[in-house]
Amino acid sequence: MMLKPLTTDIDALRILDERLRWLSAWTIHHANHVRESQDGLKVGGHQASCASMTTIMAALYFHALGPNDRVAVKPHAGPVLHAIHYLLGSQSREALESFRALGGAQSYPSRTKDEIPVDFSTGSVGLGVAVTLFASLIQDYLSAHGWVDEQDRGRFVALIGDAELDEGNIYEAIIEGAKHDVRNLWWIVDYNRQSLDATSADRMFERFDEIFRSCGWRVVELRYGKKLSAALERYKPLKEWLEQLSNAELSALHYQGGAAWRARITAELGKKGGAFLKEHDDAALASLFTDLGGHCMETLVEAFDAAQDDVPTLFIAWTIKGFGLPFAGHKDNHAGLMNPTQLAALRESMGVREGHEWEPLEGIGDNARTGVQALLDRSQIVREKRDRSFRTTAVPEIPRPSGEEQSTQAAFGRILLDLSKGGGDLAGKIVTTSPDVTVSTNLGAWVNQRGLFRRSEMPDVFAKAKIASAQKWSGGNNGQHVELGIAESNLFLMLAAAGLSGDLFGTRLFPIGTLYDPFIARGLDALNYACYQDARFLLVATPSGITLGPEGGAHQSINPPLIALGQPGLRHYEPAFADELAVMMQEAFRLIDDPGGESTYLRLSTRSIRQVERGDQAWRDGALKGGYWLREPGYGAEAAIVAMGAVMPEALAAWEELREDVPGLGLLSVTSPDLLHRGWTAGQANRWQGQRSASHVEQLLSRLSPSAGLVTLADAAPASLSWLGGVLGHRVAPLGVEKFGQTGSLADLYATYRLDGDAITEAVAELLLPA
Ligand SMILES: Cc1ncc(C[n+]2csc(CCOP(=O)(O)OP(=O)(O)O)c2C)c(N)n1
Ligand SMILES: [Mg+2]
Repeated sequence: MMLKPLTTDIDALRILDERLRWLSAWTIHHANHVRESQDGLKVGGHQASCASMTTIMAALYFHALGPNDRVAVKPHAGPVLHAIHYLLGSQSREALESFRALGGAQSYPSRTKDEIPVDFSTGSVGLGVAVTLFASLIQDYLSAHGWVDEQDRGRFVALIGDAELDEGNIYEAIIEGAKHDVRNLWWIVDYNRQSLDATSADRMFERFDEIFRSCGWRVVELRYGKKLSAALERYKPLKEWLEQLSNAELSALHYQGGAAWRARITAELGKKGGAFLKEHDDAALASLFTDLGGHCMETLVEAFDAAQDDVPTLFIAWTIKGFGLPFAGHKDNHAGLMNPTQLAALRESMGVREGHEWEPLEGIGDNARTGVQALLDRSQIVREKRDRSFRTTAVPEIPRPSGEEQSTQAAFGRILLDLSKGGGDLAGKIVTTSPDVTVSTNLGAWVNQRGLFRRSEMPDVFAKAKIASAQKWSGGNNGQHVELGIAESNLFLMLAAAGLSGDLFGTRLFPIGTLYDPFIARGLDALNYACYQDARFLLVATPSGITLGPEGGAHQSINPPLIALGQPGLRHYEPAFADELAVMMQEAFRLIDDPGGESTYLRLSTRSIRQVERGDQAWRDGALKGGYWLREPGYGAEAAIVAMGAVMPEALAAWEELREDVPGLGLLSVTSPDLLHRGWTAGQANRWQGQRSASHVEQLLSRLSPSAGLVTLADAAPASLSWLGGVLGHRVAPLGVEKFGQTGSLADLYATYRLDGDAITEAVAELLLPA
């Protein structure tokens, strides 16, 4: 490939590299040693992980990045990103002075909490890497649908710690990426061969390259800088010797410095090293051997300039963890902090005057300043936070699908089909995706209508051959369903990327992902990651519970409602009836497009149940708030059945049977334990601030006698509902599922797990016995 001539001022970039190294180290030092500590806790920070990356980040941000490029920064290099924005004028000194303090610059780059534009939050290693791949896919999707113009397209960059390469989610992502021919990715590995605990295993050397290459990536290894490379060309035995050293030996030598290099070379190369050693004093030796690719500005700039096509590229940039700092190369340096004496020495070596530590261009001579300032002025990265894109699409009224008996899963498919047939803005902005369970979660009819998204046309071979099939799926540029392989982590990363489309690209999509409820746990951290950065989507989990009957076994789910109860940014709804589902989906779409909204998790079932007659529409409001009285209790009633989702027929039947014997018996339909709980705690917090308002759950339960008993019933962990007793002090008999794995008919399973009418009757009777 032709190299572009170097147009950048390499010296100015080197100065910026040093500024980043100083400012990131100083920001961390200030938080730990200068700022007053209120609690005596170590504040922490990662000076070594920052120093390892400053050359790479200087080359990237001040030379290579274009205005549309988006970057996920290795979490522990967060302070370098802040330093970059500080130099560009888009980060305040106050935020740096309160690094890791409330309201200050965050420890790890955060989309939602940092003042600077952060394209992707990072923290849980590996996920920030893979999400860039799905963001690139979403960019392709938006381009294909005419929502992103050619000149607005960008590249997606991930800055990766080498130990992140152990995260399996990275490989799941590149396999999926290869299937979709994903492009415009640069993943840059800070290959310092150290993790948190130790130096990394030598055996993986060159294996990572092979894995990426086989997924269609170009791999560019930047092992040596210009100077070291030239020296090794001249002294071949030295090169051979150097390359057989283990990661641990190399790190130790970098830590020990010039005299140690000399001693080792003398001992192991003898005469063959003599001429080389004569030419270099100890200081020169130490400096030469640290001239690795990731610390050599020219090498980096050339490599970035040479990779201007759209082939996904992995750069493996060799570095030293803690480069330029006193603990460079030490295996324990991950959380290492310089002491004040060491920091002062670094400050002096960088020409920074005491008391002037925060001055952005401190220590840069007049001659160099012009070049540095020019680079800062020319930097193409976005300096201010972009506005988020909300309230873009009108959400129409979603009618209840007709049918006296239906399951919530079937109703979900019908609602999407009707939306598709009806056309309109919302239907056009929906993008669906599923990890190989499109058919079994009932998305098939939608896909028949809207097609698969493919970068190039893909005919439906079976349809062409006139082979009968309910699924008529062809693929093309305007398809609206993205097929994924069975890797649930990818589903959530896809939802994260699609759910940020409004923020990243200015066009809000309405992403819907489907999977089986138990397999949420497979991608839980990725789901948490999506919610953490406020991606907006609708997650539909079906089938769920033990209600899937004979399928049973490891497909049963118990605890997802508890997961949802503890997951910020995700609202759980669990409908029993199709009309509830319709209002919940309408609400979920509204929440995706609302600045104060969130994502929604719908827990659905394949159990077909008789729908209820509604006298009025009053239930709608309650269903959206988390619950409503499906059968009103008498005022001051002594008992109520509280049920959620697919087991509602058992609750209704028991209510019918018991209502004569238990005067005023009520039946509370819970549609969201999550919302009821949130309302409860929020109401309490409001009261502490002097505002009197009873939460929805308190209003519902206050209809009962204070001494009333509740029988709670869910096809889920009983703790999903049993906490309701704590709201007003009611006694509770919790029914639910605590073990899974049994196959059987629904009746057998409900009897075995005590979710049936007998169990409810016995529980009510026990609660009514005099204490
Ligand atoms: C999923 C996850 N597991 C564990 C951690 C804790 N952790 C933070 S950094 C780190 C090691 C990082 O090493 P590397 O990626 O090589 O980064 P660098 O050497 O550049 O600091 C670990 C284990 C984490 N942040 N996320
Ligand atoms: Mg490392």
